[in-house]
Amino acid sequence: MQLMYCPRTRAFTALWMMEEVGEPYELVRIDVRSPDHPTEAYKQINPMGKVPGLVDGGVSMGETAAILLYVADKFPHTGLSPLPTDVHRGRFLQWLMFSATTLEPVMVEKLRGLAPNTTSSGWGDYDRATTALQQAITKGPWLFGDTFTAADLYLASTLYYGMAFGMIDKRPEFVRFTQMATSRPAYVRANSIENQQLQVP
Ligand SMILES: N[C@@H](CCC(=O)N[C@@H](CS)C(=O)NCC(=O)O)C(=O)O
Repeated sequence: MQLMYCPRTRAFTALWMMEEVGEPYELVRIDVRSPDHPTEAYKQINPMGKVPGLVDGGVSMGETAAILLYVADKFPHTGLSPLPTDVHRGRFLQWLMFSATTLEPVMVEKLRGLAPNTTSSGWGDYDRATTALQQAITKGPWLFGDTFTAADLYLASTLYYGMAFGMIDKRPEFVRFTQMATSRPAYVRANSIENQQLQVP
């Protein structure tokens, strides 16, 4: 597997996932800040030309949620995605998609001071989205009790940078959840890889 990656971007979430999975992968640097980006060659991997991207043999794809699900399902022994026969599978998919479909749009609305329209916008609004998430993680420790999944990873990653950049309130539940997630050895390894990559020109 090759992870198309650039430091200080959303590709960090996929990097963290690769470290959770623990299977061999190659990190391929894509400089999204270069004037030549995105190249036509890169758009063959991710048609949006964004990072992250993933190449696995003849498969290539973009979108963090899709990459996380693909990798988790490819390595079921990791337990990072409940199996399709598992009673938690549906709820897992719902929360796995939540960062991309709901949290990110409400964070952008909040950051830009845009007026929400909770019924006509697919993402509802900030209060509705954050209340739903807060309730889901309150019992804990993870969404599905003691089992950490790719949905916890993606939500924790989004909450972490959302709180860091003032787009999400630092509610105690969000702080607890992200502190627990970022204490995981795979997160610590990913963070160290990211720091090394930042030294590479
Ligand atoms: N919906 C995408 C968003 C990815 C994204 O926006 N990546 C940014 C970096 S944080 C990017 O590649 N920007 C460069 C560009 O748009 O060309 C995902 O979740 O994977």
